[in-house]
This record gives sequence, C-alpha cells and structure tokens, in this order.
Amino acid sequence: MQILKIVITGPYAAGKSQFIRTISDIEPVSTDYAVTLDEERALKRETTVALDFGTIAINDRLSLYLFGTPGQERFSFMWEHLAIGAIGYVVMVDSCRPAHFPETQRLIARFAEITDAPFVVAANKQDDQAALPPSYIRRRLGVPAETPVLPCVATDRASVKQVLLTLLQLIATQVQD
Ligand SMILES: Nc1nc2c(ncn2[C@@H]2O[C@H](COP(=O)(O)OP(=O)(O)OP(=O)(O)O)[C@@H](O)[C@H]2O)c(=O)[nH]1
Ligand SMILES: [Mg+2]
Repeated sequence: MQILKIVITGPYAAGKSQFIRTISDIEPVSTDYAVTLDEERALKRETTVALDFGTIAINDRLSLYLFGTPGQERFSFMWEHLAIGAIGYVVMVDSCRPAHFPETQRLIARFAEITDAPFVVAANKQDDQAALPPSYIRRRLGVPAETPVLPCVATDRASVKQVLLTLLQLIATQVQD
C-alpha cells in the first residue's frame, strides 16, 4: 500500500476541517477547542489548534493521508511540521471573506518557503450567495498562472474530490517534467 501525504491549509474558518471531514474514510482526528477571542467567536465556536487527520483510499494500492493545519497565525509553528513529506497541498480560502485575503497571501508566501510541493487554491463556500468568483479571488491573491484556483463547497463530497483530483493531476504533470 502506497501512502501519499497531502496538506490542507488556509486561514481561520476557511473550511479545512470540514473539507477533511467530508471526504475521509475514517472518523477524522480533530483537535478543535473553544475559541477565545470575541471576533473569532463571531464566525464559529471552535478552532483547530494542532491538526486534522483523515484518510481516503484511492484504490487498494494507494491511499491519501490528509493533514489539516490550524488556521490562526498564532498556531503557524505547526505548518512546517505538517508540511514535511507532503507531495502537495490545498490552500483553502473563504470566498465570502475578502478581509481574510491578505492573511491568505501571507500564508501562501510562507508555505512557498516551507515546501516546493505544488498546490491548488480552493475558493470555498461557493454555495453561499456572498461568495466571490474564483477568477476574482485569483486576481486579489495574485496567484501564479500555473496554479489552479478551483470553486469548492467543502460540505459536498464531489466538490472536495474534484479539488483533490486536480491537485493529484498537477503533481503528476510536475513529476513528468
Ligand atoms: N456554506 C458553507 N459553509 C462551510 C463550507 N465549508 C465550511 N463551512 C463552514 O465554515 C465554518 C468553518 O469551517 P471549519 O472547517 O471549522 O474551518 P477551518 O478552516 O478548519 O477553521 P480553523 O481550524 O479554525 O482555522 C464551519 O461553520 C463550517 O461548517 C462550505 O463549503 N459552505
Ligand atoms: Mg479547522
């Protein structure tokens, strides 16, 4: 059995834990604790402090191990530990919250320092009426042309699967180069 490691990252409340929960074959390991600040509580009650972990069997020879990062920058020391050995990663962004875009840019820059692995951007919460389109998010984040920015609904299995398949295709093309 071959195991490939993929990291799911992104800023606070982007939908990383949800993404893993939707696709994982096992009950995901989660490290969510009650949020402490009022501004964070306005979005949700719990936050990931260490990691999320889930698995997905592609076939009987290949499994993906999905590691979700904490989103808050004060837990960013976990990012480099979680990125070790990852063949690619997904940067999730809440499409409804442009206020989080600068933080997302900082995270993208930081990950490029941590790892050379390819990544895709998942423009999440596209089921929300307030969601900005992926093309706009690409421009605002200044994502390079070779990096896919994909529409995503982390609560929808088909959508999560599509994001992971696109990442695997991107990894495969880089291996061939
Ligand atoms: N409408 C909608 N809500 C979503 C979607 N994905 C996640 N959510 C909601 O957004 C909130 C944040 O999701 P989480 O998965 O906890 O986000 P996270 O990125 O793990 O957050 P941290 O670990 O705290 O950084 C939750 O209330 C989810 O139910 C989506 O695609 N659509
Ligand atoms: Mg989380």
